[in-house]
Amino acid sequence: MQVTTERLKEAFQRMLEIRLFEEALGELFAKNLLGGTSHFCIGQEVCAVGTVFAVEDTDWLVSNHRGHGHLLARGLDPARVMGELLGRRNGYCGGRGGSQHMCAMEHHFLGTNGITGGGIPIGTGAALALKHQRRSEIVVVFFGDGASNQGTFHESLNMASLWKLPVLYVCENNGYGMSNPASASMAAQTVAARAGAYAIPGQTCDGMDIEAVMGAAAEAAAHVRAGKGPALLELLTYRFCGHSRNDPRVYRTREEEARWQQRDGIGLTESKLLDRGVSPADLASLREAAEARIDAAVKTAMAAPCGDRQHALGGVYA
Ligand SMILES: Cc1ncc(C[n+]2csc(CCOP(=O)(O)OP(=O)(O)O)c2C)c(N)n1
Ligand SMILES: [Mg+2]
Repeated sequence: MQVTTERLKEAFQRMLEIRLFEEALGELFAKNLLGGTSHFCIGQEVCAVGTVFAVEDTDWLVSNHRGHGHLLARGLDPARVMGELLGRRNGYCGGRGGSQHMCAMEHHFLGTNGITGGGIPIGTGAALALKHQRRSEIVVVFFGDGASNQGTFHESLNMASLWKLPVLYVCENNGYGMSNPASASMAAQTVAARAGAYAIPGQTCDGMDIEAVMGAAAEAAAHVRAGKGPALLELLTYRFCGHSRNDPRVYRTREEEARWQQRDGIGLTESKLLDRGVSPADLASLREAAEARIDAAVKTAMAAPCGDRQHALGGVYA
């Protein structure tokens, strides 16, 4: 698939915004301005942006615990995503959900999810609903390599294939489930190979190459949209940070991290843009625009009011 230079520039800026957003979030944690933990997707931005840019804005997204990139790739307002993380009323769920329980139906975003593999049946069920309603949208479900060891993955793929549901399964294979290397937990060589057991086409793709991801995702989405049933895309990537905050990363070497960082998808996209004749000044202005957007988002979120007790109980139905 030929990605236009304009589209590549948009993708570059969006990926930068995701990285800057999470770096800003890290600073807020360091200043003790929010509690709990968070799972950063720094290093994996290509997966979110490449996939989401390859499908329609009306297609439905289902995310996992590492979802900030998916939310921002879809075009949600970073001030409202940050507000949600900070428990502010301007957040997409009024500050009640936080990082792992954030949804935005108006953006066709069916939620982040803290349960490993929990989003896979949710997305499969949404696809069943779309099929019943004879609608043209598809569902994209993001999950990790670790989640592909869960029963939810296998049961969902089996059913989705049997019923030819309009769902694209996107596995961000970052090589680890917490501290557990994929090689120690997966009997199959690749997650894509597992799709074959359910008669679903599976493809493995370089998750650091934005053009490769956009191309593969567009092809897989076209298969799904044509009514041929589900498809699975495995994106090989790496999380540059620990699994969550306070992870000393004793289960992997600094050399391994450095090797992957040399193939940082944002840097590779910058090189592609330079090769296409985009000037360093143009790239600098994209970077400045991203910085300004995230700075403003953090300020807006910090200034937004928190919910009170009555607000916290809103939306409780049982
Ligand atoms: C059902 C369930 N089991 C275990 C956990 C603890 N847990 C949180 S994230 C995670 C690893 C997920 O690995 P992967 O799917 O590869 O995603 P990644 O964190 O690498 O993005 C685990 C085991 C959980 N949240 N839910
Ligand atoms: Mg993983």
